[in-house]
Amino acid sequence: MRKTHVLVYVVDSSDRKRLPQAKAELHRLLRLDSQLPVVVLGNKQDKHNAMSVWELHEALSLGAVADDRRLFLLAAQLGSDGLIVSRNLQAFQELILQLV
Ligand SMILES: Nc1nc2c(ncn2[C@@H]2O[C@H](COP(=O)(O)OP(=O)(O)OP(=O)(O)O)[C@@H](O)[C@H]2O)c(=O)[nH]1
Ligand SMILES: [Mg+2]
Repeated sequence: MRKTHVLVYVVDSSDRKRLPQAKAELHRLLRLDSQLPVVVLGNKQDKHNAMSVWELHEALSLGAVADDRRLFLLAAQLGSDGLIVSRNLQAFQELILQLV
């Protein structure tokens, strides 16, 4: 991850069974670089069993991430056309650009 500017980590919010695995992998990646900004996308929010942003925060232990790391947790879902549905897709793009 030497030339990485930002980590965008996409989680399936509806796959509760594998959340512990997703959490372990995220924290493994975070240990590789203490400065790397991270954007966690809780995808598949349209599914009836999807975890909320708060549940994801808990399940991924984001409270344990160091205070000085730039960390964002956003809800996301794909539209039927395969594009990310966001009330403010432009704001997301600007966030990513500000982090790099
Ligand atoms: N409903 C919904 N489907 C999505 C969303 N984002 C991606 N998908 C669909 O999810 C599928 C891929 O999901 P994955 O979790 O990678 O695949 P999977 O079939 O669950 O397989 P494994 O997780 O590897 O066991 C594709 O068909 C995508 O179109 C979303 O926000 N909402
Ligand atoms: Mg899956």
